Amino acid sequence: MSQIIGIGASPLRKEDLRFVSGRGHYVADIKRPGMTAGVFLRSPHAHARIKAIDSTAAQAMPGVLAVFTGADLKAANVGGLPCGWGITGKDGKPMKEPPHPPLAQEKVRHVGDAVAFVVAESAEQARAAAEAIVVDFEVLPAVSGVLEALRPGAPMLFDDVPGNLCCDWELGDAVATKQAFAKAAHVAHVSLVNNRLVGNPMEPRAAVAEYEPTTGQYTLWTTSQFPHVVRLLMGSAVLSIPQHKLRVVAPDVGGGFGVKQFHYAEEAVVTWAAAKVGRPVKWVCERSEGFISDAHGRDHVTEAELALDETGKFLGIRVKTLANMGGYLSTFGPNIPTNLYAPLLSGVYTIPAIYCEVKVVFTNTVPVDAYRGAGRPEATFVVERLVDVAAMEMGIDKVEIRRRNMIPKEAYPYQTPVIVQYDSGDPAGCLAGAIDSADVAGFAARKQASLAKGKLRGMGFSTYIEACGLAPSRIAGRLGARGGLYESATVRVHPTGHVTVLIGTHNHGQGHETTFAQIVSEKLGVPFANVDIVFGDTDKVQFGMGTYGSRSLAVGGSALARASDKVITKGKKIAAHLLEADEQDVDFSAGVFAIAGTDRKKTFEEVALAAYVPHDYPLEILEPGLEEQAYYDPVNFTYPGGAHIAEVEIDPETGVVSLEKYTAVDDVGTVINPMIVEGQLHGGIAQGIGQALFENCVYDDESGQLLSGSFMDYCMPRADSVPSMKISTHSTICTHTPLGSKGCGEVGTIGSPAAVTNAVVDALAHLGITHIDMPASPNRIWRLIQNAMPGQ
Ligand code: MCN
Repeated sequence: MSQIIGIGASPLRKEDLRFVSGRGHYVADIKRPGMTAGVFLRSPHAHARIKAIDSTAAQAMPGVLAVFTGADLKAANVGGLPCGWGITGKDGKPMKEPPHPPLAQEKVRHVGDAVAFVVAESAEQARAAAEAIVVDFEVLPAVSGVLEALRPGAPMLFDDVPGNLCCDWELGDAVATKQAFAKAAHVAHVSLVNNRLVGNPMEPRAAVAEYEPTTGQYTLWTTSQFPHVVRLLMGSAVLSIPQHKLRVVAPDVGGGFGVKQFHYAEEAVVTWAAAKVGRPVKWVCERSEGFISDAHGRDHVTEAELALDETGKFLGIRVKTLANMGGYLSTFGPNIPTNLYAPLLSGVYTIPAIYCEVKVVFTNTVPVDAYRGAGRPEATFVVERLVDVAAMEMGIDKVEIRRRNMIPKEAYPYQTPVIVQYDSGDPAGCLAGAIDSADVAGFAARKQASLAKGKLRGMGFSTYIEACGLAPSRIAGRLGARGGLYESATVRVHPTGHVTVLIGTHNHGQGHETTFAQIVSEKLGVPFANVDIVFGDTDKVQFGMGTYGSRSLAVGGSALARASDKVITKGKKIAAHLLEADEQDVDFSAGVFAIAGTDRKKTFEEVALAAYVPHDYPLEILEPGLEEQAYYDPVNFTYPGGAHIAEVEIDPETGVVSLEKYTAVDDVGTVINPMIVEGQLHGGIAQGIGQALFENCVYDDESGQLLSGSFMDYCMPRADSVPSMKISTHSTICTHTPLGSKGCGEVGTIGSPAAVTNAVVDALAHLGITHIDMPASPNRIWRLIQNAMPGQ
């Protein structure tokens, strides 16, 4: 591959060679001299006071080196885990942020809360010792649902958080929305639950830490999507380790889906313990342990209304959401159901008035934070369910009602009533493409064919928009968040013209080693094979905010494009010197610096060599070397959008859903690598199908036990649950990113839950059914059918 492979090409992924040949290097693969193993003892209770912990027997067991509890961490002044990005309530006051000790002190607040950490020579010895620790718990009443947690008299998780209310938050114009509803000809209403999900990346979380006493240097290898932020939060807030003495490395990471974008207690405890024990410590999460200690996603209870005039034009939307935060605030937790949710309630529609209230609530469950899509699938689900209900109730065709209210292509940039301004988009174009590709015209015949087999067939539409590329500091500030999220890139050109990129994003499945190399190959005109991408190591990469919120291309890629431009600018200076010309006369294209209108030129490689072997440089204007760095703080989010159409067939005898067809047309701006974008969409849609039809995190109301804590009870979508999909793009160019790209990493999870649920409801609509909560399991569907047709 000694050629330029630039933007728009689909080379095979560079990183796959090491993965398919078994040479990926994950945290669990790390071996350090003298390494020990750590195991956490976790609470079996959802809510309990810790009266005493007796670890005498455990400490005396074979191979055991230490047993640590919350009291030890407290005595050592270890701090609590910070919630990295806070929110501000209606009253202008900051949210309640109660302490979150890495090992529980005094109380446990969810099943799985870590109580003690055992370090031993082997994991088996540590596990046996953990079982020998005697914890005297005084079990307290627990509460797992948001409605119950807000009721007067509900068990209180924190003494200084009355009513378990972390924050009462709002966005939009309450008065204008009330007025809009007052003049409505029709109001559509939905009560819905956005089901709690567990991320379940293929590689469970893990951490290895070591400490070098002679230099005071700590190293933590962790399964993280943002190693620099872990260094910042853990080093400054939890363990008080100076940043230059803490190296955080996130090597190959086997999927994250949001779950690995938080600073977790285990990272801090393992790092602290390594110094205490004086030997490296490794902890690898078990799958069942992950179910009760990885942050969960979603979990909203929502009442929503859409006001329409007599022609079906939208006048206003009003939403009340209760968002479950679990037992503590995770790093981004309260931001997800607020700042990432409410600003998307305009969808792709012109809705003059919007008002959203969110109560952010503590319960005795695992902390909730971002999971692929994070707030945006929840918003899309609310809007797209409301639109379908309104269409059904008003007798308007579901496509027609969408078309009537869509923001026209010419109306961009479009300012919504909820802060965000969409820069570009063509929702009607995406919908038209999807209708064509899904053969909507042939649906009636397919429905008849299904009926002839005794099956019910339904088709569901979802048109969506996403705000991604987190996060412009200007907008984050207006939303009351603590800060925005820029990104950085260094382009290091070696004397031979080979290029190493150091970037602050983290590749854990998204193909950055390929797509970022394509960007450099295109910009600098260097062979694709000559570009390597380095990430995930705080000692190598300057700084970075990591990967989540589909930000890597829109923010990291923009920093990379800018750093590449700086390299070209410097290269022109060098070429001008070498060619004895004026810098302004030097053009750069496809790897060649040339003087316009002449045959005088220098290749990129010649300029790179000259940068490091300078000859007679005018040093006052030209430093040797060819390495440039750029930081990029986006001016706006990017707004991918699209239209998804799902077609289901339901067996009324059993309630089993078969997803027959899935069509997606998405607008992700300039596409760097079509194959990777398709793969991202594929994976995202599969996860959305999982939420819509299969996955559900169920807690026992009384005991707060997680009832779906293993793959026996938590139903993941499998290959045979997902049809062959028709995926294509219909791009409008982002007006503010240097490459014109928008994110694509989450769009699949955003469009699909509503499309699939709307299809299920469509199949059941003749029975008077207007809504079903996710997951639309056979049991739920069967019950709805039975209730609609008693005795059948
Ligand atoms: N891309 C492109 N053209 C575009 C947009 C993106 O070629 N117009 C490419 C990018 O260059 C990158 C990939 O598509 O290689 C995804 O880019 P982007 O949308 O910037 O998303 P991120 O790289 O920031 O990835 C984050 C996103 C999120 S938030 C979750 S969650 C998620 C996801 O990506 N988790 C994943 N995709 C995942 N894929 C895998 N395999 N594993 C995960 O854990």
